[in-house]
Amino acid sequence: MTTPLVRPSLPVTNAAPPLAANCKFGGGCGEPSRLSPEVLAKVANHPCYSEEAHHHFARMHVAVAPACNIQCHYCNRKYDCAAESRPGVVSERLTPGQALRKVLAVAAEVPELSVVGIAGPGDPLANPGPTFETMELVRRAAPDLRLCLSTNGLALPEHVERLSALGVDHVTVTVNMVDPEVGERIHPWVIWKGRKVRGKEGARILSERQLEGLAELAGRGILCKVNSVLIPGVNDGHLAEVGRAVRGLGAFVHNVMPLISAPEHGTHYGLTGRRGPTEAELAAVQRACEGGANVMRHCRQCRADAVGLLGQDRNAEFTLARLSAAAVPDAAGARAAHRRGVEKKRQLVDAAHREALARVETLEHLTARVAVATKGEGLVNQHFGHARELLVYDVDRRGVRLVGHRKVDQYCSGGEGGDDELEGMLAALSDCRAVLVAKVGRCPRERLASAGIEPVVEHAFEPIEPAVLAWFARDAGREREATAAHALCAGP
Ligand code: CLF
Ligand code: SF4
Repeated sequence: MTTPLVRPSLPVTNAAPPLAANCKFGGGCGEPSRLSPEVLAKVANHPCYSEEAHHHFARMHVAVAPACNIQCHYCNRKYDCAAESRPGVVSERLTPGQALRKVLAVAAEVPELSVVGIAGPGDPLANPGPTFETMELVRRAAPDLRLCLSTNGLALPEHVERLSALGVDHVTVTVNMVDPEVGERIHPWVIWKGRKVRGKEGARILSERQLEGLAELAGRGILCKVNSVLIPGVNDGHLAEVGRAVRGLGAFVHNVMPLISAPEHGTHYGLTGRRGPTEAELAAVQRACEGGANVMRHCRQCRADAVGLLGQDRNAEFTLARLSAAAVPDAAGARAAHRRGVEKKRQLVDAAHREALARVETLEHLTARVAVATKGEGLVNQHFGHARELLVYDVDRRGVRLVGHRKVDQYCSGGEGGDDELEGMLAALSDCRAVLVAKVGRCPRERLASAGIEPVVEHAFEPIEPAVLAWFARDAGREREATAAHALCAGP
């Protein structure tokens, strides 16, 4: 796979933004956006470039690009397993015509769809024929869908002009290093001018082409994301330098993703025991990369054939066997209605968010970490027992910031709760003070409370950020009351 990822010196403006244009990338800061209206328009409905948008908009990948022109030690494209969920893995490869049928079938069922991406299972630009044919077909049939591409960057410079002409305004480049000495430990070879170039020389060529490609994208106003795979012991101490370099070339967002590595994947790293980072290691490197480009924390490391909201994968509903032989008519009207509905909700949430922030502005020196169960729309709307992932946020007087997501096994199935699943959820929540949910059963409620995690249902179906801020204000009030009561009991 080519990890889908950021880009150029984005114009920054101090002009007053419209109401719904608050900082959508970081989410929860309540600050007016510093982005220009042109950039805001590009990120507003893209689930990967805007953290807020990922609650409302879906992406789909079409797997039309089987070949690759480099080797990464974390990739094995021969291994093709539907039970897998990691980039580069697909269930079926498509021709451009099949890809168009699939896009239209998904678009008819999923009005949240806003982006069609090509992210593998090889490198899209090592397969320029099917990649460009697919994008041209989709552009003609459904012009409101944004086109997105993720590449290792080796063939990027010679394709920038064509991407620009096609109106592709989001390109991800996977940049794991800017130092060939680090690079040769990640990429053992590249195919360059028809020959295999190994070691440091191959990594040098790759790095030069990646940086050249980023600069050219920036020059054409194409929004770029950079993905970096965090490989402990190889590039963990180097990614902050990568972040500075790509920001210098205009990258909009830097997505530091954990290495996924296990012997059964058959990759070099998997077979040689190279482990992925712990959550704490990933968080430390993401912090070190702040100050470069925006740091993405909501990536779900999608398969190259993923369909749906991030965190969902509805690909199994749209396999070739399930598609009708004829292309279905495009459902642009339903998508436009969805976008209008989201804009209205954003205006209401912005107002609620500002009010909630005003209620916590005096709470200096307080901070808390909380989890939220959501199934989309930016709401606290998931039953605790049905959650398969939890979003984790830090909150203080400045606002609510996403820390990341945690996968959990669904606790409740067929009305029965599983002990092992509940233990797993408690472990996933061990650093959280509260979990905001739509509903929670009596047994898990008691277990959460005895583990010191408050189950909160008072904000069911409310928008996430105002709900977290309201809980934070209430919690601070309770602490104040407890402190006052303690002082009274202690007496003079
Ligand atoms: Fe796909 Fe990538 Fe485009 Fe998004 S994914 S090509 S930018 S539409 Fe998104 Fe998936 Fe993370 Fe990629 S969550 S792996 S960052
Ligand atoms: Fe695999 Fe090629 Fe993507 Fe590397 S660039 S992860 S080798 S498909």
